[in-house]
Amino acid sequence: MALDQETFALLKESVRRFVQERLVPNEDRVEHEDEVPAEIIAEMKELGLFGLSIPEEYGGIGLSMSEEVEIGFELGQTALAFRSVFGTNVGIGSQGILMDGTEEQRRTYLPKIATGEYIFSFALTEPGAGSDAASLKTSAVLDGDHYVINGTKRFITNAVRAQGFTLMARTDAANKGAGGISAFIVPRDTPGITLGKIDKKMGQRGTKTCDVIFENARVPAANIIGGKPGVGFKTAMKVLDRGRLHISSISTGMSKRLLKEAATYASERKQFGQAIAEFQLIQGMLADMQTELYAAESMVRDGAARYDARDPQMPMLAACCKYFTTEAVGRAADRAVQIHGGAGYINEYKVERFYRDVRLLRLYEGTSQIQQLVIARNLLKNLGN
Ligand code: COS
Repeated sequence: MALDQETFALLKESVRRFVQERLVPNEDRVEHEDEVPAEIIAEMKELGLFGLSIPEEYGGIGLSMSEEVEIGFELGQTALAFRSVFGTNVGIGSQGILMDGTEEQRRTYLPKIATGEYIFSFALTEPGAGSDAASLKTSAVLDGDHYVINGTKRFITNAVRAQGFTLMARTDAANKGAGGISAFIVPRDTPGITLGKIDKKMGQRGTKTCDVIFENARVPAANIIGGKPGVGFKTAMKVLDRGRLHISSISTGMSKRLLKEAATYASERKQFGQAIAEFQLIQGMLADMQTELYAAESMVRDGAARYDARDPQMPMLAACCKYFTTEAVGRAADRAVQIHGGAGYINEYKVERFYRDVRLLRLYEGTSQIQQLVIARNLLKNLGN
C-alpha cells in the first residue's frame, strides 16, 4: 500500500537529509573502524528505516515498491555499509514471512523487525550451494513436533547482529531439487547455532557477514513459513525478485554519487592550465555516466511500477534491472577512478573505496550471470506469447 503523496514527500526529504547530513559525514569513520556507530543505528530506528517495506498493520511504514526504490535512490548515495544494517530487515530477512507466513507468524515477528528490535538475516547460501541454490544440503529432519537442523550457511549478512534467520533447509531428503526445500523462522538463541569468524571482504567495510553453523538445532515445526513444507525455494525466489529491485535502486543511487564525485573532481582539478572537465575525453566519460544513470533510474522506476501492478513478467524484469544497474555502477566506479587519475587509487578519495564496495553488487542476490540466465530462460519460455 502506498503512502499519500505528501507523507511520502516528507519521508523522502528526511531520508535525503539523513543521508547527506548524518551518513555522508560518517563515511570515513565507518571505513576506518569497520563498524556502523551505534548512535547512527539508533537514528535509523527512529526514522523507521528498518520497517520501510513492512505494512503499517505490522508496525512498518508500508512503502510500495515504487516508493521503496525512490528511497533506495537516496540511500545508495552513501557508503553501502549503512544500508546493510537494516537492508536484511527491509528485504530478504523479512519478506518471506510477509509474503508466505501465517498471520500468527507475521504478527509475532514483523512488528519487532519493523522497529529494528529484531534484526533478521536470510540464510540460503551454503559452502556448496551459491548460484545453484536448489542444491542446498542443510537438512531439517522431523522429530516429534520439532525439526532438527544440521548444516552450514555461508556469507550471511548481519548474522552477528541477528535475533533470527529466515532459513532454507531440506525437509525431504529424497527430493534433491527445489521441491525438497522448506523455509523456516529460526530464532538466533536456539541451542545448536554458532557463528563462524567474520569474513574479511574486499570492500563494504562496516558490513558483517559470516558462516552460521547449525548442529542439531531444534526448531518447532510451527516455524515453517506458512506452515507448508516443500515450498521454501519458491519463497526464496519471490523474496529475491523483490530484493533484486531494491538492490537496483541502491546501485543507481551509488551511480549518482560516483558521478557527483567525478564531476566535482573534474571541475576542480587543473592540468594543462585548465580544469580537466573542459577536456572532451573527460566529458565523454561524464556523459556516459549521466546517460547510464538516467537509463538506470528510468528502468528501476518502471520495474518497480510493474512489480506493484503484479506484472507476471516480474522475475525477468527484476533480473533485467539488477543486471543492468549493477553492471552500470561498476562502469561508473571505473570511470570515476579514471577521472581521478592517480588520486583515484588513493584511499582518502571516496571513489577508491566505492570502486571496491560496488563490486559486491554484481555478486550477491544472484550474480550477473544468474540474472542473464533468468532473463533468457523467461524470454524463451514466453516466446510466441
Ligand atoms: N518466483 C516464484 N517461483 C519461482 C521463481 C520466482 N522468481 N523462480 C523459480 N521459481 C520456481 C519455479 O517455477 C520452479 O517451480 P516448479 O518446480 O513448481 O516448476 C521452482 O521454483 C524451481 O525453479 P527452477 O527450476 O528455475 O530452479 P533452478 O534450480 O533451475 O534455479 C535459479 C533457478 C538459478 C534462477 C536460482 O537457483 C537462483 O536464482 N540462483 C541464484 C541464487 C541467489 O540469488 N543467491 C543469492 C543468495 S542470497 S544474497
